[in-house]
Amino acid sequence: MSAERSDGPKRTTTATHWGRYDVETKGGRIVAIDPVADDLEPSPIGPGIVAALGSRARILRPAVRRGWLEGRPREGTHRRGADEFVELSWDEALDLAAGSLAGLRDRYGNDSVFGGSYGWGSSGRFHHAQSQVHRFLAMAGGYTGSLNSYSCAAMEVILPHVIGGTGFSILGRTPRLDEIAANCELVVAFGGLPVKNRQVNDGGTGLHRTQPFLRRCRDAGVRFVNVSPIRDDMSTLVSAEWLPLRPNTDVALMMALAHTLIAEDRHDKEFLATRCVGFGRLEDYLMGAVDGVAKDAEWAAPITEIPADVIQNLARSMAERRSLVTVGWSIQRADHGEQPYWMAVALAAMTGWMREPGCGFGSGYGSMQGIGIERARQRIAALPQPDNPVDVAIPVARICDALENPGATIDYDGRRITFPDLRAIYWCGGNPFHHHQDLNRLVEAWQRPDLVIVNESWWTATAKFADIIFPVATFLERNDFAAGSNDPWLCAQQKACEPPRECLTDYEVFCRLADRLGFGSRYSEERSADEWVRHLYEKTRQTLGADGVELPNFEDFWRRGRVKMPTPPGSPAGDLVAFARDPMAAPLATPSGRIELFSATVDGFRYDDCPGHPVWMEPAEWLGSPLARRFSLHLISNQPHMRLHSQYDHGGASQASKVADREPIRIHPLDAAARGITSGDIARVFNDRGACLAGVLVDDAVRPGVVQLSTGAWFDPAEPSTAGSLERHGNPNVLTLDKGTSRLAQGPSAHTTLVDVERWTGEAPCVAAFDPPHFASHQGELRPPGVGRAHARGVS
Ligand SMILES: Nc1nc2c(c(=O)[nH]1)N[C@H]1C(S)=C(S)[C@@H](COP(=O)(O)OP(=O)(O)OC[C@H]3O[C@@H](n4cnc5c(=O)[nH]c(N)nc54)[C@H](O)[C@@H]3O)O[C@H]1N2
Ligand SMILES: Nc1nc2c(c(=O)[nH]1)N[C@H]1C(S)=C(S)[C@@H](COP(=O)(O)OP(=O)(O)OC[C@H]3O[C@@H](n4cnc5c(=O)[nH]c(N)nc54)[C@H](O)[C@@H]3O)O[C@H]1N2
Ligand SMILES: [Mo]
Repeated sequence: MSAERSDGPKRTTTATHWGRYDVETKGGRIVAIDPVADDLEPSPIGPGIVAALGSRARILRPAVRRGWLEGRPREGTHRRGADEFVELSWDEALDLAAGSLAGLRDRYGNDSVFGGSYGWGSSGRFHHAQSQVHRFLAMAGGYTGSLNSYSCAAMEVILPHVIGGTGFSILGRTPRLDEIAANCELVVAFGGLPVKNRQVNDGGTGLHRTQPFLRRCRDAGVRFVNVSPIRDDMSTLVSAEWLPLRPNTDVALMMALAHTLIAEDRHDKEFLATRCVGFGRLEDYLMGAVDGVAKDAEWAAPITEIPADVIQNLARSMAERRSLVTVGWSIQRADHGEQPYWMAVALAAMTGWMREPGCGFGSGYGSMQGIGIERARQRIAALPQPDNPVDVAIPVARICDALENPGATIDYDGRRITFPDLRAIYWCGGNPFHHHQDLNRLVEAWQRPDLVIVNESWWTATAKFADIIFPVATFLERNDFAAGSNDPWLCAQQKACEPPRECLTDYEVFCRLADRLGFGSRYSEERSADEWVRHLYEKTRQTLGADGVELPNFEDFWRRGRVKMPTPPGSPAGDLVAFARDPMAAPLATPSGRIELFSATVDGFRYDDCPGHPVWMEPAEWLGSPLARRFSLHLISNQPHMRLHSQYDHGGASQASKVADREPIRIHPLDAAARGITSGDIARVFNDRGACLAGVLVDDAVRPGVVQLSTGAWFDPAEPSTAGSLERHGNPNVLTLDKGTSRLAQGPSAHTTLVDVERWTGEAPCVAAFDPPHFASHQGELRPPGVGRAHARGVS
C-alpha cells in the first residue's frame, strides 16, 4: 500500500456497498470506474461516480456557519439550513469545534451530546465513519446513542419475542436461495423480491449473484407470488403472479390466509401444538371469538382489494405445496410494522412447512445482496470501541421527538426511555435530511441544539444544516479493506487519488480533535491510518488462522485485491429448520423455547398498539382511512434503483434516471388521466405535512391509488428559512409520517403516507440541491456562542 503521489496513469481496485470496481487514474484524476471483470451483474452506480467527482457540491475547506459564529444562531436567514458559511483554517475550525463541544459537555453533561449518527457512510472496516465518531465521542466522555435501524426497527424488536435471537439474526437463519430452488414450490413474497435492492450489501458486495438463483428457481418451476402494490418488485426471470394489494394491508391478507387454513382444516395442528405457544389465543381472534369479526377472506377483500377467492386459493396452495412465506423489510417501515412480521411467522407455522429446508419463514431476499446467499461470514476485525460512559440511547427514528421534548418519556420494548436534553449533535457518515421522515418538522427541531458538527464530502442538506462542517476524503481517496455482511469476500480498497484541496480523512479529523481534548494518543494508538488498516487485517488474519482459515499476508492480499473466505461451518443458532424438526434438541431462544404466537412478555407490556398476539389495526393513514378523501394516493417511498439512498445523487446513474431534472414519480394511467398529467410533466406532490416537485412517469406497474417516489433526491427547500416551503427536487420525506411503529419498537413509519398529486403549471423552479451554500467572510474574534474563552481555545 503506497501513499505516494503519482501523476502517471494507474489502476487501483476498490469495493463499495454496491460492488467491486477497478479505478483508472490519469494525471492524478479518476477517469474511469469499471466493474471488476468477474461481476456478471454489475451495478451502474459505480461508473456513474466519475461524473460526480468534479462537482461543485464537493466540500473543499472547513467552514463554519455565519450566524453561529456571530452569536446569532437562530434568527431568520441565520437559521440552520439557510445561513451563509465562513471558510476557516483547519486549526481555527478544530479549535472552535473542540472548545464548543467541551463547553456544552461540561455545562449540560455528556448525554447532551447526540452521537447516534445513523447512516451507511462508505464501506471500509477502518474508515467506517460511524465507528470513528462513536470511538471519538466515547473517549470524549460519552454520548447519547441510538437504538435499532431505519431499515428494520420493528422487525428487530418483535422477532426476538417471537422466534428468539437478536434483532437481525433472522437474516442468518432465513432459508438460502439454493435451498429454495432445490426444495420449495411456492414463494409468497410480501413486499415482492425487488432485484434492484440486491445491488447493495451493507459493508460491501464481493460479487452479485442473484440471477443464477432466479434462473434455477424458474427452471425448477418454483412459483412466486408478488404481494406488492408494484408489479416490478418481482424479477421477470421467474414466473410470478401479482397480488397488487393496498399498501399497509398485508396483515389483513395474512390473517385471511390463516383463517382459510383453519376454516378448511388445512393447518398443521401437530406443529402448532408442539412447536408453538398461544395458537389458541390467535385462533380465537382470527375466527372472531374475541371481537365478533371473523378475519376471513370476505373480510379481507375490501381491506386489501384482493378478491376473496384469490385469497382462498392461495391459502390452499400454501398448505398443499411446499411453501415459503417471505417478508420484505419495507412492510415493517410502516405504522404497526411489528404486526406483519409476527403474523407472517404465524402463517408459516400454520402451514407446517418450516420443517423443510427452503420453506417456512424468510425475510429480506429483495432487500440486500447477502441475504439468502450465505448464512454467515467469518469474523472480521473492526475499529475497537471503548464502552460508552453514557447509558442513554433513543430509538433511532425518534430523533425529532427527542429534540423537541427533552425530559419526556416514551415506551420502548417494555421499558421507559427519557429523552435527554440534546445540546450538541455530531453526525458523521449519514444524512438525516435524507433519511428522516417529515423533514419540515426536522428542519424546525434541528434549530434547537447549540451545536451541530458534520463530517461530509459533499454539500448535502445535512452539511448545509451544520454549524461546523469538516470536509472529508471519500473512499476513493484512502486505503482500507471491506467485508460485507453475509458476504464471503475480503476486498482491498486502494487509494486512487489524493483528496482534493484541504480534505482530510474522518480519522485525521478525530485525531486532531482528540489532541485538542487531551486524548489524542489514546484515540490514534499512535498508528497512522495505513498502519491501522494493516493492523486490522493482521488481526483478522490471526483470528481466522486460529480457526484454521488461512488468509494471505497483507502484501499478497493487497496485490490480489480480494480473497474469498470459506463460510463458517455449522448451522446458525436458532435455526428454524433444526428447531422445527426437533424442538427439544434445538429450542428457540424465546421464554417458552418455541415460536410465540402469543407472547406473555409482549402482552405484559400492556401496549394498546402492540398487544400479546398479532392483530389487524388500521394504520394512521391508508387508502381505507377518512384522510383518503383528501389525499387519495398512497405514497411508496421505496429504495432507489440508481443509487444507494442519497449517495451519488449527483452521479451519472442517478442523474440519468431523473425526469425534468427531478426524481421520477410513478403513477398509474387512471390516476394520471384523472389529474390531467402525462409522462414528462412536473407534478406537485402534497399533503398536510409538505409538498415537493417530481417528474412524472405514467406506468401501470404501480397499482391504481398508489404512487411511487423513491428516496434519495437531495433535499432542496425553495425557502430554507421558511418552515414547510416547497421542496423542488422530489424528496419524499417532506411528505412522510414521522411516527413510531408502536410503543414496542418505535420504528420509522415512512410507508404510511397519503398524498395527492397535481400538475405543476407555473414556471418550474430550478433545482439547487447540488449548489454549495453562500460563503461570507468574517472579521474579528472567533468565539462560538455561549462558550467561555478557555473552551474556545480548546482547553477541556
Ligand atoms: N421515506 C423513506 N425514508 C427512508 C427509507 C424509506 O424506505 N423511505 N429508508 C430508510 C433506510 S432503510 C435507511 S438505511 C436510511 C439511509 O439513510 P442514510 O444512511 O443516512 O443515507 P445515505 O445517503 O447513505 O447517507 C450517507 C451519507 O454519508 C456520507 N458519507 C459516505 N462516506 C462517508 C465517509 O467516509 N465519511 C463521512 N463522514 N461521510 C460519508 C455520504 O456522502 C452520505 O451523505 O434512509 C431511511 N429513510
Ligand atoms: N438500489 C438500492 N438498493 C438498496 C438500497 C438503496 O438505497 N438502493 N437500500 C438498502 C437498504 S438500507 C435497505 S434497508 C433495503 C430495504 O429493502 P426493502 O425495505 O425491501 O426495500 P424497499 O425498496 O423500500 O421496498 C421494497 C418494496 O416493498 C413494497 N412495499 C412498500 N410498502 C408495502 C406494503 O405495505 N405492502 C407490500 N406488500 N409491499 C410494500 C414496495 O413496492 C417496494 O418497492 O434495501 C437496500 N438496497
Ligand atoms: Mo436501510
